[in-house]
Amino acid sequence: MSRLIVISNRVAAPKPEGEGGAQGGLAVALSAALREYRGLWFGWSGNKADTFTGHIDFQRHDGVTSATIDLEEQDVEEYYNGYANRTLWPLFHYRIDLAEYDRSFAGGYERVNQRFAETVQPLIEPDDLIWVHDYHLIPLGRQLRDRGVRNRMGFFLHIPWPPSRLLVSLPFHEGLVLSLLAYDVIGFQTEEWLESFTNYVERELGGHCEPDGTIRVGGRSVHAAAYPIGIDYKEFSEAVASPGAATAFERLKKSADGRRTIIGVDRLDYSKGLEERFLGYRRFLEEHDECLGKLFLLQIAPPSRGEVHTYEAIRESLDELSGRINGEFAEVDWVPIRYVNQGYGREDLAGFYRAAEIALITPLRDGMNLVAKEYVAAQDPEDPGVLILSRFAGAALQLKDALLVNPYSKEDISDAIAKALDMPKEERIRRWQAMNACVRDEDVVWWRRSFVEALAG
Ligand code: GDG
Repeated sequence: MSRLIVISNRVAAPKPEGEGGAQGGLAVALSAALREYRGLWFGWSGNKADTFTGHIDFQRHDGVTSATIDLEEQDVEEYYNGYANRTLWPLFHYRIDLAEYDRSFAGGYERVNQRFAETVQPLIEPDDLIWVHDYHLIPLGRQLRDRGVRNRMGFFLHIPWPPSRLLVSLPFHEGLVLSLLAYDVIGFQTEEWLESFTNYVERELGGHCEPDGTIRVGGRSVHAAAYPIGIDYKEFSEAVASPGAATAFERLKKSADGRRTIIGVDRLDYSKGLEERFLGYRRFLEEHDECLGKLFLLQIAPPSRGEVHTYEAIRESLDELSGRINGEFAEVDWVPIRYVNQGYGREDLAGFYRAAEIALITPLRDGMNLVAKEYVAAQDPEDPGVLILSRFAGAALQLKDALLVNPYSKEDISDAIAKALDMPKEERIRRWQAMNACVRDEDVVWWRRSFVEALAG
């Protein structure tokens, strides 16, 4: 069997229970997938060095070998905080209003991708399969090819691919997309993002996309397809059944004191639609005064990317909005929103999901959204909760039995909460069974196998 070399911006070993944090969907999914392979996971350590040396730090943790490098301050500023998180992230989430186009960001992005290429290249053996992840590293494949790497290489994009009319607002968009064609396989979360990509290839590059996923541009032919990522169902079910989850379940139930719980769990990110969610929930409170005091929204939102200004701004506006809604509706013995800016361990999360009668997951745009799948996996089959899910999350294409909402519409969110609260048990069970079958069968193992099979060719 070939070795697998996974390359992503950050390498994250699974955190021990109790050390919660916004680990991110990518880390959660990949550490599980990598355990089965001989091979390694290469990326940035998260640390800064005065000067880039190319020194690789090897570690073995929980069955996964990781190889990490440190980056310079300027690299982190331009490549990570800059091009990745202030240019590509907003643009790919349809927020051209927030996307910043700055040549120093683009230069830093190229430079760090080259640093990745020159450092990882000596570790690559002829039969290795190379699997590059996410928007931080789009040009890496091209740079490895330029250095003579002939291995099979695949790229998976965890976030949406934007419509062509938005993507063309990016300076040098063509070069970025052409560099993707250095890979042999390009994977997207959903057919929708794939469709936007093929549309760009045909409109802007004059390429041709065949129904079997073959994309031809100039003399180059690559395979592009949708591979929806799943959760590690087995691992998560064990977390749900753990004593830690039982304690967390009891803790939440006890503090709920007979009130119904609506839960949201998201990295603090503008793409997750938290403000719109709070406003939708506020509308519900306004329209249903019979429910005041009888339910609450538990929003867990660990901060992320704190060095980027827009993230500071969203944090401030959520502090303000949750405070305002609480001030407006709270009673001496009840607050409508429990807004928590900290992360929890996975077992805690599993217990909280199970204790919540409703999950309110309303991103404005999301590549997939693993929280929605985790919520489903955590439910009691005899008495499951209701998932309210944004139609703009990739997961909505699979979880069709959720209550799908338009996250921009306060009325839609409010109506869905009302419907979820009144939903008869038989309907809850029927919807949950259909969703759970999908979450269980199309899990992270299925995702990884489908992708690696295509990559192996
Ligand atoms: C990107 C794409 C795509 C969250 N808070 C805590 C915690 N988490 C975990 C969740 C879940 C993961 O982080 C978040 O995954 P999502 O998929 O919801 O979102 P992103 O971080 O934006 O991930 C996304 C994903 O990549 C995978 O391809 O689905 O569309 O944006 O697993 O449980 N985990 C712990 N404590 C927390 O407080 N332990």
